[in-house]
Amino acid sequence: MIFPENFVWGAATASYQIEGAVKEDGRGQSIWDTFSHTPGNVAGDDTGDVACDHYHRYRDDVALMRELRLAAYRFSIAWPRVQPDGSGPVNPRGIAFYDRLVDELLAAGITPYVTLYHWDLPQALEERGGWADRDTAHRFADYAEAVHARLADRVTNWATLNEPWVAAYLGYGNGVHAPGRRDAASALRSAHHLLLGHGLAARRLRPGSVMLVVNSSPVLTPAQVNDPAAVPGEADAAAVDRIHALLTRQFLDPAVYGTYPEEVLAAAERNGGTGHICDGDLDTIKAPIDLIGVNYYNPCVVEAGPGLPADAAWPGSEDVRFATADAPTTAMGWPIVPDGLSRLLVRLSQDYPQVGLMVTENGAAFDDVVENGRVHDADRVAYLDGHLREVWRAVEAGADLRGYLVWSLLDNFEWAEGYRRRFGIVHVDYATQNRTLKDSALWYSDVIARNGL
Ligand code: IFM
Repeated sequence: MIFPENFVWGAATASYQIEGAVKEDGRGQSIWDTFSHTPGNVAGDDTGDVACDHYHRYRDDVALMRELRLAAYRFSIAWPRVQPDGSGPVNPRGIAFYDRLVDELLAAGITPYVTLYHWDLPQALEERGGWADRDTAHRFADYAEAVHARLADRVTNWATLNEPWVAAYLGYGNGVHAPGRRDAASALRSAHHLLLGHGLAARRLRPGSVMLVVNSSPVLTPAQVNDPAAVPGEADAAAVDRIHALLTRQFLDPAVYGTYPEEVLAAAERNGGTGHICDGDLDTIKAPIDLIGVNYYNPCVVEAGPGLPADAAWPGSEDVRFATADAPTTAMGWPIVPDGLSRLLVRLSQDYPQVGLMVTENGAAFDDVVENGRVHDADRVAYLDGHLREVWRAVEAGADLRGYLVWSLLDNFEWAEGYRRRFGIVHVDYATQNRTLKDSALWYSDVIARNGL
C-alpha cells in the first residue's frame, strides 16, 4: 500500500495540552485554566499548568520529530499568549515563542500546520459572553490576522478552528469542557459564532492555505458497524441522517455551501430561536477554503428511540438513542472501527468534492507501561495500522486526501480526562519529563520512510 507522492505524514498536538508555562511571558488566562482549576471538572483535578513543558522543551521535541522523519507538525497557538485579554495589541513575548518554534521546525525540514483555535479562549472574552456572544467572532478574526501578519512569511498552512462541535456542545451544552456552561441555546449560538469567526478569519489568512478542522464520524446503526451493506429501517435511517446533520453538516454545509441543514435550524427554533443568525452571516461563513481537516476516532452509533429527550450535548436529537458498537474499545471506551474512516472520507469527498481532505487527527489512548526503557504499545500499532489501511482504501476510491497526522506526538493533557489517558506515540513521564519513543513511533517512522504499509 503505497501512498501518493507528496502525501503529507505528520503528527498533531494542541497548545493547552502540551505547553505548560501558563503564567510565563505575559500569557493571559484561558477558559481551560479556570475550568481545570475548579475542583471536580477534570479527572484527578489535573491542570495544564506544566503539561509536557513543551514551552521550554520545544527544541528537544522538534529533534524527536525529526528523528521520526515527520514531514509535518500540526500545533495550535494559545490565543491568550498572543492577546492576553483576547483583543488589543500583540504580546511580543507570547508570539515570540511561536516564532522560535516555527524557525526550529523549518530548520529541521518540518512543515508547520498552525491551528489558531484549539479551545483555549482568553478568559476575559468568556467574561464578556464567550462564544455565545457574537463579538467573539470578530475578536477571533482580529487575532487570526495578527498571527498571520507575524508568521505568514514562514507558515503557509492554516487551520481556523479545531472541532467547533466540541467547543460549542461540550463547552456550552453539557459543560464537560471549558467553560462548563450547560445551556442548549448557548451551545447553538456558540456553534454559529464559531463558524462566523471561521469565515471572517479565513478571509484574512491569505496568502496561505486555509482549512477548517472538524471532528467527524460516520453515523451508523449498530447493524451497519459490522455490515456496511446493512440497510436501516425508516426510523433508524432518519435518526442517522439527523445526527449526521448535527455533527458534520452543521459545520461543513455552511462553510462550503453557505447553508444550514434544516435539522440545525429546527434545533435552534426549539432552543432560543434563530435570531443570532443575521443576514449575510452565511455568505461570510462560506469563505473559500482549501482543505477540510478530518479528526476521526470512532463511528457515532445511533438508532431510533421513540420519545427520548435530546442528549444534553445534542440539541435536536430528540427520538434518537445513542447506542454502543459491537467492537473492541480503546482506553477511552471508544469503539475501534477502522473502516469507519474510509466510509467517512469517501462520503465527505462525495458531499464536498470541491475541497481537499486531510486526516488532521487519528489515534488512540491505551494504558501504556514503560518496561526497560521501551513501551510495547502493540494495541496502538494495530489501531494505526488498521486505520492507515483504510486511508489508503479511501485514496484508491478517489478521495482527494492530502495527508495524515497522528494524534498525538506526545502523551498530554486529555481535557476532562486529565493525564490518565495517553494518546502519544511518544511516552511522557510527567514526573521527570522524560520522553520515550513507543513502538508505535518507531513503526510510524518506518511507514513514513516507505510512504506506505
Ligand atoms: O485530545 C483531543 C484533541 O484535543 C481533539 N481531538 C480529540 C483528541 C482526543 O480526545
